[in-house]
Amino acid sequence: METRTVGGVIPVAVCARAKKGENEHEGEKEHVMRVTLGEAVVEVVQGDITKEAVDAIVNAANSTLLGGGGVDGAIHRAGGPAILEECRKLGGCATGDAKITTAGRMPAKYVIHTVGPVYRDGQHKEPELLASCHRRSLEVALENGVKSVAFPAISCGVYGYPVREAARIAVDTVKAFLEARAGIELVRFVTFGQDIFNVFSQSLARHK
Ligand code: AR6
Repeated sequence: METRTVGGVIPVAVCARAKKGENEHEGEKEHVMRVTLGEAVVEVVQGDITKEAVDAIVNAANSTLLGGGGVDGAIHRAGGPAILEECRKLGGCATGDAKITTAGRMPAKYVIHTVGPVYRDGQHKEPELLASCHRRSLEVALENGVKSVAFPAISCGVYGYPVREAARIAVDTVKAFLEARAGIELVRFVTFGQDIFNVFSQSLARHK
């Protein structure tokens, strides 16, 4: 493992991580930020969450649970129609809550569907609801024997949450959960793009 400055802002650990999928070739590297919190490892990586071989990936869904764009669209495309069939039986999901299905054709076993808040001005319970998404996803994970969970940057796309604030809430909520409850061994934030990777890495670095 080497240490170097990512984005010219803070030093983070950068490790080799074999990329899975079609473009796999030896020696390919991607950024990984890793911190041990209690008995669990928390990571930030850059990549496509649909390729993650963890027990459960979290979907940033909408309250219908019937699909959409962004990471939601990518998950339903990669997982296939079995996920939508299961979602139809769930009767939707409230903002801040989470529900589970299998993961269809993806390498993960489960998808935990959560609904992030649409960001308005920060004065409409957005922070509480975003924290609840992370907490409820981890509760549902534990109820289903899930030990490794990958989160996208919930609400940071179409729902417009300021990324720095969302990253702080995501990391702090996961940390508090891992301190309070045993059973989860790995939480991985899977970010799309260097900018969001840098912000989540900086947020996690506060807990090193
Ligand atoms: N892997 C990891 N991250 C991804 C991927 C991927 N394959 N694809 C996109 N992202 P968004 P939201 C990132 O808009 O803001 C949907 O239509 C993306 O770059 O997917 O919670 C739902 O149905 C961004 O950083 O979710 C809802 O209607 C982050 O995932 C609505 O969008 C979240 O962006 C939810 O909006």
